[in-house]
Amino acid sequence: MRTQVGIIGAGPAGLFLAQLLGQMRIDCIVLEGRSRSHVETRVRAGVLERGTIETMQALGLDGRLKREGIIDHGLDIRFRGRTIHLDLPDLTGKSVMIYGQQEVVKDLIASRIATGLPIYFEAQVTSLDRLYGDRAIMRYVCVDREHSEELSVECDFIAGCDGYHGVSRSAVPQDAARIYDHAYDFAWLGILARARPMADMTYSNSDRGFALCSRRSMEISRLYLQVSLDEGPNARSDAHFWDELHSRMFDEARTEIAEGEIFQRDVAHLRCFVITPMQYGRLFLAGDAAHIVPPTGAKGMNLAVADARMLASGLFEYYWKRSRVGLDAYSERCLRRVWRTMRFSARLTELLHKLPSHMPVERELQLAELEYISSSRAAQTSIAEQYVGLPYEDSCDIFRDG
Ligand code: RFL
Ligand code: PHB
Repeated sequence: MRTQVGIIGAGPAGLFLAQLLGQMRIDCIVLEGRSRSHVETRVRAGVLERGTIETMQALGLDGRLKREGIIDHGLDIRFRGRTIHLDLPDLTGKSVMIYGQQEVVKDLIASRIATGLPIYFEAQVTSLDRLYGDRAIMRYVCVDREHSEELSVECDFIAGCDGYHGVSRSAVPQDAARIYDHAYDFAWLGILARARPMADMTYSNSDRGFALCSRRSMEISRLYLQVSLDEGPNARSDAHFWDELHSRMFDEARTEIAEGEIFQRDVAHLRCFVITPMQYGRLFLAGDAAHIVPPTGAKGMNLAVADARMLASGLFEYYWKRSRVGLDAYSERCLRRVWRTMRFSARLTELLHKLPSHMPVERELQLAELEYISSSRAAQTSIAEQYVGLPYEDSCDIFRDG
């Protein structure tokens, strides 16, 4: 097989890129290692920032989003039993939307399949070759066949959109990249429950640790507790989960948080990770393959979309304007947003969690910072404008010219 752009991975980065390239009449093939049902049901992100919503609109993929997504105008931060309410439209003129990542993925896959453009599931990329040759090669196997031989695709460029555990990053030699990596010494236990959610997204900093109340619909709550690194998803009983959540949310009277059947549990470890540059020869890394931000602030998927837009913009210039400028600047341009977003997510993580390494003085400083935020519109605006999303730096004619 032969294509212009080989895309590894059908997560948000790979699927948005494929959709954008389709609009620009640039050929691409998507290879996804897992089954379609697996990628469509994986529970991950839930908050779409303004730019992600606009990207879906521009691609004509916002039909279900408009019907089923929840517009979120507010963000609450609790501490010492008080609530700081950030009114997003008042502070920024914008809002965000709640719509599960798996719903975004379903919409993108359905559209790709409806257009008849190539996307292969259970096609696991095993290695990349000739990244500095005149054509790059993606080698893959079909995982549903017992003794399948290795197949290959010849590409002008490869987009490594295969997440943190993918293969593309390891194709970059160690001496060609710099890696920044910090793992936090706590985790998030996330659950889905059939329970009426709180009215606003609510983050809480309590003496017992961090908690977060989010939602997926008017009937489904998405709830998180900070837990120790060694806690498994099923370690605590449902009753213990609810007790802890009420307590960390300062809802001891149990009047605010509705309980319900818990039907999904997962544990996520938090890290800050960046590989720079995000390109090596004909390979371009996008999304979690290139960077991981801690989930506080809900930025990972949104960053993946920003990378996809930047890469599509560079490829558009390459194929339709005969310019390599956008491709050559891809890493530098993406990393500006990545580091600013990392800073926001890391600061919010440090502000809201109880760190095992905290000295008493650090805890007091954390509370003093929250007191300051509660009394300063400037500080609230700063958080709100980062939460709704930074403006994009890619070429804004990307949709019209394609
Ligand atoms: P993905 O989604 O991991 O997709 C990568 C795809 O590549 C496939 N793959 C391969 N395919 C072929 N051959 C191989 N060798 C392959 N190796 C891997 C995988 O099967 C997979 O389908 O990466 P992508 O596209 O970069 O998207 C990143 C986002 O998924 C991630 O950043 C977010 O989920 C992070 N995140 C959040 N982001 C937000 O923007 N808003 C949120 O509210 C939010 N909440 C979260 C989150 C992540 C969380 N966890 C699980 C850490 C909440 C949590 C708890
Ligand atoms: C979610 O709804 O899953 C969510 C919300 C806010 C975050 C992280 C995750 O900061």
